[in-house]
Amino acid sequence: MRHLQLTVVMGVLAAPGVLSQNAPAAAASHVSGTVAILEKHNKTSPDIGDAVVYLTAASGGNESGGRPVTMDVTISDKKFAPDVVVVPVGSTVRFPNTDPFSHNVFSASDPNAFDLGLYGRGEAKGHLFDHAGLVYIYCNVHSSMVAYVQVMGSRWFAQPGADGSFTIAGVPPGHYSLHVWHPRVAQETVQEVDVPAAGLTLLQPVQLDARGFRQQAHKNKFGKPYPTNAGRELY
Ligand SMILES: [Cu+2]
Repeated sequence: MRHLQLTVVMGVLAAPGVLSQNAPAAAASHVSGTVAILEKHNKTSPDIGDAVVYLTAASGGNESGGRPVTMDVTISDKKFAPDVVVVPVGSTVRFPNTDPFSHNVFSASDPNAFDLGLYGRGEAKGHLFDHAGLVYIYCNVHSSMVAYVQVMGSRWFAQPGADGSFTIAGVPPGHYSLHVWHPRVAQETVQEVDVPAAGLTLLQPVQLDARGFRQQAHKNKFGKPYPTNAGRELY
């Protein structure tokens, strides 16, 4: 008991960056805001929730990744669901196939490239992502299948709700780069932010521009174009 009391006292007095991982909540604040996407013809964005918002410590130093997780991206009707996931470095993403035919999930995104080979209904192969970065996930059979795994070296990340609002909790006060990425925007936006002890609420939406978006063709796992019957396969 004596030891526990000591820890609490130190948590109150210690400088934020010095706090151990045992008590991050004691000195952590939050970053909140809204993501908005400019669309052609001012249409409403159907998929703001696919955005990924994350912080990197501008000073380097005390940044560390979150606890690895295992999560599923289900393949159904030749689609990945969800088609965007964000996970800490060291996490495993499994790709269960619920279609009555085979898929071949792969990625050519170095250094997270992998190839799960062909597998059929009821099987769930996965991959452990041990490098930070954006990973494009494809199927070698069906060129239209696309998913994105955002592998985070930082533990401060979130995805917005359908209305674009987000909150990243557990952020020690300090100076950060705030990154906002979305699959339909070529370049993520980055802005510098100072997070005070009371937390930071961004007054202006972080605005992304998807007006120029066009789905890019990609190569199959052999680095070749898909056969011209892609999309018209029997399955
Ligand atoms: Cu497929």
